[in-house]
Amino acid sequence: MSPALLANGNIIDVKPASASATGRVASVYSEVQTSRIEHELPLPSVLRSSFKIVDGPASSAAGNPDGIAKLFPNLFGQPSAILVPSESNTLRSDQKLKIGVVLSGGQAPGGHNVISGIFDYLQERAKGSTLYGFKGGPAGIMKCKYVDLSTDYIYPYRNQGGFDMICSGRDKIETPEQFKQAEETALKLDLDGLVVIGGDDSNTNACLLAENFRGKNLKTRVIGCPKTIDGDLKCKEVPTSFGFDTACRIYAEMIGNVMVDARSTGKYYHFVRLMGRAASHITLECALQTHPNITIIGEEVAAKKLTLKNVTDYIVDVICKRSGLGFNYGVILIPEGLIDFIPEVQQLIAELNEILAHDTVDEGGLWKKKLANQSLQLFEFLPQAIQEQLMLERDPHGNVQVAKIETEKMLIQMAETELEKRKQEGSYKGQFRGQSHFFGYEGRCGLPTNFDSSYCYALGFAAGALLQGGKTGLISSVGNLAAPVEEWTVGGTALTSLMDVERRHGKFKPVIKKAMVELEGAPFKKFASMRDEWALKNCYISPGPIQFHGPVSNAVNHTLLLELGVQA
Ligand code: FBP
Repeated sequence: MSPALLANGNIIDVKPASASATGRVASVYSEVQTSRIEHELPLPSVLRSSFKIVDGPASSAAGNPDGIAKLFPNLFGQPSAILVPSESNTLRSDQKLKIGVVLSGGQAPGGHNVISGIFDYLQERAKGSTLYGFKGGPAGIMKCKYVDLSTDYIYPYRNQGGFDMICSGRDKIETPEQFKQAEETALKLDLDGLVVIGGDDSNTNACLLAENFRGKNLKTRVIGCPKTIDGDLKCKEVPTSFGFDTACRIYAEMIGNVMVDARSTGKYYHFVRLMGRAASHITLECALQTHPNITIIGEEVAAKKLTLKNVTDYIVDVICKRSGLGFNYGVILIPEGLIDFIPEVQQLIAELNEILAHDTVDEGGLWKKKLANQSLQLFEFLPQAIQEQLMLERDPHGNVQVAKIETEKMLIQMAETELEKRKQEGSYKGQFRGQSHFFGYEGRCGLPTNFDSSYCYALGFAAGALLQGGKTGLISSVGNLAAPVEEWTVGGTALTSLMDVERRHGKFKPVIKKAMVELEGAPFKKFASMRDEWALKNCYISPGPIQFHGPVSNAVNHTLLLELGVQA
């Protein structure tokens, strides 16, 4: 077994001195897992030698700059930063830092590598530093529950999926008491810095913490890291969130498999709902990788103000045309967040959110009187299972838990009813059998692709460098991702520059503006130019499992390449 990972041109010894006392035991790993621990991670060249941190111009906000300036008086307007090679290192290497790290929100492949990256950076550039891993997400910060991360502790998690090294959670640090608890932890551990690895909500939280610490003159600085399989935390400086690449590849493999199943049996329509709470990036990427017969993109549904009936009719029209060609089978991709994109359902959800935030929902159904007429009609029209799923408790950030709403089953039911009607009218003579699938949790903890492994490791190094450079309120940013890793750029982007103001839990709150699928963007345009052909001809592609070696092992997803203008 190789004893080392290459970084900064030096050998970093990642092997434990003794067997790991943590949850994972590398000695029982499969051959693939073991080979992944050995996988040597390349680093951007700027991280391999001396560098300095250079500030960019002053920043603004993604929306409502006046509101964001008021909410972040200490951070608003601060510049982004970039690492550039320099003759000598301008950061003090004799400084022993105390850094905390937390995983926040849903799992995404590569999280362990961000932690390994921070750890290795400190080992290499600030010897004698300490890295604390807060356990179970932000609650670990508030309760001061942590583990001292060591070479031994981290070893079995290198290049492995999951978040189980320190686990995650969806708690939010938002009340004055919770901020106080976070402050107490920062003071107790004498923290120089904290890295929050999370999605849009968690990075909003990171920014609030940074603002609060700075406002209180605490030395603890806070750096965010862009994590989410959903792919909706991105901007020019942060081209993608980690985990998206791996999750899409896992789903695309499974979609490719059900495509072959559909073609083989000739009798099933596989309705596949794909994770992605709000944006439809995962669905779009999987469509580009596999060429399904029908793909619904939530953002398009919203832009065209389609109703549930319109979406059903679109699906049924394709099913009827395909039946006329002799194909009574097919594959349909549906984004998890679809329901939230349909304007009439959006209105219903907004009304339900207000009711759930302020009223008690009585069993007799009197609460329904608070719904507007149109929303009440829609609610009564939905299958009971969907009604119940819409009423489920919101997540701690006030979001409907769309992962629990079985839109694929609802669409099968609606398609069946419409096809039956068309059969009666004589316009459809085929057979329809729907199979429902939800590909969600399966994709969140897989072994990270080579891309996610390297990207996360670089994000971790960047976070370490920014903290050592005294930066706060930035999100670790690694760019030029279409180029070989050596040419990637490394820096940090002002978190306030990603912020807007939104209504949550009935109140106006700062949030990082989600990056939705852009209908004028290259990925959607490419899909739109091909979908009619995919609908009627069977152009299915089976990408197969993730490759760690060989010609396609370093391939980057279509969305990223198209957005970077590299792929046509
Ligand atoms: P993050 O935004 O925290 O990365 O989570 C994304 C996600 O995986 C969504 O795709 C999904 O809707 C949600 O988490 C599921 O949440 P939970 O893990 O709480 O069931």
